[in-house]
Amino acid sequence: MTAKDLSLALANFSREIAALDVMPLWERRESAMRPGTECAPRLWRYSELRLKLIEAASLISKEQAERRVLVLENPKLKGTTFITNSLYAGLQIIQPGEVARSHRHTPNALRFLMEGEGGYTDVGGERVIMHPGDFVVTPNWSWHAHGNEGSCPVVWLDGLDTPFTRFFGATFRENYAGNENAHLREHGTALAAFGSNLLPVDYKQGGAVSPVLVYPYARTREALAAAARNDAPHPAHGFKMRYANPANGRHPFPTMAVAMQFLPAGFSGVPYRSTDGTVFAVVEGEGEVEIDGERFDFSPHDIFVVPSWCSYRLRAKHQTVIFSFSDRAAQEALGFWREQS
Ligand code: 1HN
Repeated sequence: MTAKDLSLALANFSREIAALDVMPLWERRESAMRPGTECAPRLWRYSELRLKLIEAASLISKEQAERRVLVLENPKLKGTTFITNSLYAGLQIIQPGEVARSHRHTPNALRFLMEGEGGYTDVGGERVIMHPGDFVVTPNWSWHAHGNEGSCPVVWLDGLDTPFTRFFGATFRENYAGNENAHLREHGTALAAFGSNLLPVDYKQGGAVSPVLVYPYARTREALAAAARNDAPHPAHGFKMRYANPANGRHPFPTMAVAMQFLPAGFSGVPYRSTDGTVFAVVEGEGEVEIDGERFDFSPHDIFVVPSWCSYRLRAKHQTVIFSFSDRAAQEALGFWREQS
């Protein structure tokens, strides 16, 4: 066969096998065997979203919405609700006196409290009162309802691993049918037990999710401040600590790693990348993040996403604290996680 005949035969072959629902591996996209994803870096300004959340609260009732949430959807993942291929993020508002009824689902959820006092979430029969900067755990398949007993709007960031259950075809959800406030344990029970370097003597490692339910900001802030007074900053991260499951030292969720970092005033980080796509929420301070060469200024409560394997660097104008979550827990468990500095 001449080269021309061969190429015609090959084209013919490709057409024929397409009808059999098979494709030749040698024609796959080159990008398929490289790190990174199609996701775009993006920063969402809290000042803009906050106004839209307040507006949403006047346009759609709690009953209609069940959860009044504006989803931070990656511009490259339109129609999915996802912020990266493996994570979901949304901002939820709850107005004074409102209750968001109880339900449960197979995805895990975290809440990160942005603003407001008086908000609570009832998780698996225990009330957790949320203060700004607190990180709250909703283990998968636990009943959860939210409320606001304060006098101002309460807003938090929801982080979920819904893309995982979607991927595996394992998304289940149901509404709670019974009395919402039955069997409520005293507020603070989980933190008192699991947040004091103690475990119940017969504690059996149950689920893979942290039993502590809440990581109060005051404690996290103090841990970071103490590190900053005594240790040297990491060249890329400043002072960064990950939240630990107190029962096993691992991540709070089998899928999601969660962290808080402190950048001293004037901090200028070196470029860094890793395979975990990460969602950041600014808590205090001001600065700039450069993601794959694109610069974004940030202020308190702004949220930005650094997709997998995008190089980024952080700069802080003033003392800055940033919360973050990523899919690193799942990647580590599966042996996929990589980083480069
Ligand atoms: C959910 O249950 C909540 O309970 C918030 O507040 C956001 C996004 C996707 C699926 C379930 C909540 C959610 C969610």
